[in-house]
Amino acid sequence: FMTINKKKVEFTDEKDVLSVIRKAGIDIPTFCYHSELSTHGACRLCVVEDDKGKVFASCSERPRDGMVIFTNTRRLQHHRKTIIELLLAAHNRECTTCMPNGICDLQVLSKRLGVEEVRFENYKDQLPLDTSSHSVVRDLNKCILCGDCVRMCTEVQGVGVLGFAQRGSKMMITTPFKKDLSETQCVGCGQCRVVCPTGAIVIKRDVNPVWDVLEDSNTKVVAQIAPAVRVAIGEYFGLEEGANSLGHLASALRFLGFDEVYDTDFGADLTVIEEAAELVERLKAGDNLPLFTSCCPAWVKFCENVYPQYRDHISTCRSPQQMFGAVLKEEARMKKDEDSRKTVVVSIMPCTAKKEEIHRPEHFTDGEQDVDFVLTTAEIAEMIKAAGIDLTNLTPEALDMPFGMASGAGAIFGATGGVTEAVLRYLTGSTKAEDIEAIHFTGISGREGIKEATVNLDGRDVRIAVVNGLINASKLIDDLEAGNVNYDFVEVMTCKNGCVNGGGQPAPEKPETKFNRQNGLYRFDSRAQIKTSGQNPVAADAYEGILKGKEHKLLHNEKI
Ligand code: HC0
Ligand code: SF4
Repeated sequence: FMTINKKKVEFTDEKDVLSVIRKAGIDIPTFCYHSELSTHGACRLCVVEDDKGKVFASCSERPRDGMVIFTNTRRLQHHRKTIIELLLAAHNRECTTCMPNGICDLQVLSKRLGVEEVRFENYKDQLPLDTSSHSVVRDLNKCILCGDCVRMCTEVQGVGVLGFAQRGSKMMITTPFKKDLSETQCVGCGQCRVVCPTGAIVIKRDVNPVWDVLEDSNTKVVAQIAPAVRVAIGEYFGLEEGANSLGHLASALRFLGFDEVYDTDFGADLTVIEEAAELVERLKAGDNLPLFTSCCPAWVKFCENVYPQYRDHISTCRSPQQMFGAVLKEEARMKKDEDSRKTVVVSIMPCTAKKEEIHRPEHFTDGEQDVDFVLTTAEIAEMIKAAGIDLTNLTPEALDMPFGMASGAGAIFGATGGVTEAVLRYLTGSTKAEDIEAIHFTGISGREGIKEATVNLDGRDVRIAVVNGLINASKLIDDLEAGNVNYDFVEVMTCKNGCVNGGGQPAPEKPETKFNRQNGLYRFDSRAQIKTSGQNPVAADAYEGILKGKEHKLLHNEKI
């Protein structure tokens, strides 16, 4: 037991006093504490006072039996207010035009802690923004040095392009040799943005050019919605985590002026069919095994940067977004006599790295970019709100046909293990519920960063690994190099738990949020009429029609 504000509170295995306080229902403010990152102890907002008057940071103190603490004495209130004031003094306070206006932790805490004035002068010079990346924009004038981005980039992603430099009042977070982000090994995952408590790292917005094309009567604007968006966008509108909002979103997009609305799950079905064929071929030939998945662009970039010797192991398949983009543009080319408007493809994605993927020339078809814009979940929510649409009050609408048809296997792509599960469903060929369930329980689903399974396909044991969180990809490749492990197929998703936790999603309220979204995708799959990609009749038709003779050109990487 410990005593918090004169109340007895039981604790069990909590690693720090802060966790015990929060478990007891008191929301102590913090900037630099994330239960999934290492403890930094820099922001000092979580200070508490003990019965002897000692003040200490609760995030870096282990709970002890008999401890007596107070969390909100006048002294602590004064202390926290002063910290906020000092941060505000060194901060660009253009809140009204700042992207996280309204959800910025610094802004929210200033209000909550009753900060009425800033008694200190701003002593910092204004620094230029780094807009070089397609994925995120960095604004050091809004950085409060909590270090969350540094620890995320290093501890979870193993990329390590952000770090502290200089000391005292000159301290800043920077890249190696202060290079622009686009010139570093940044993979564009946007996870630094997810943990940034202010506007110091924000999503690179593509909202304005999309408004322009929506208004242009000479363009036909077609949307594709990624799997993970449907189970997260509702959080911006007060829906419960994991609730399926696909029908609501389709309706909202039509209100915004989109001409056709489709599901990236259709592209995922094509990916399953192509990637499964590639796996079978490589298994036969014994070439370039393990086959690494190619649908996560941040992983592809990471592999190219750090493990170029494995580049040929990555599947030649384009990602579902790119396959679908190529199909939509091909359809526009084939029907240009019927509709002279220019087709613009807009992807609605949970991911900031997808913004960069569309610019990679090897994904172009005949030199033309297939997907024109990527809007993250955050950006499309912004547009829906700007238009005065209340997502929750809309009547859910169906997607357009024919490409609005997809299997449940396509939807689970958005959760770690989902791509593998979808490929195995297709390769085993069974549509029986018990067989589909058995695949789920082979070991490919679950919360671990590296999962393993062995599955028998046509008499051959196929060794599989599923990885989420890039640092785990490094661990796996190091083990491969050392000869400790051996696989035939490896799925890698950059973000922990997969796209549901992508860099363009709402910042998760709590660690469970990503699991709630993941469960939402599996509920979506359980209600889907079609369970495997091979059963998708529109995909089958496409192979006989629009894709015939052009399978490689439209669905694979040009370079290879
Ligand atoms: Fe994903 Fe995808 S599943 S990467 O996480 O493969 O972003 O949601 O759209 O392309 O389908 C993201 C999500 C996609 C793609 C699909 C894959
Ligand atoms: Fe690191 Fe990802 Fe942020 Fe780039 S986008 S700095 S890789 S966390």
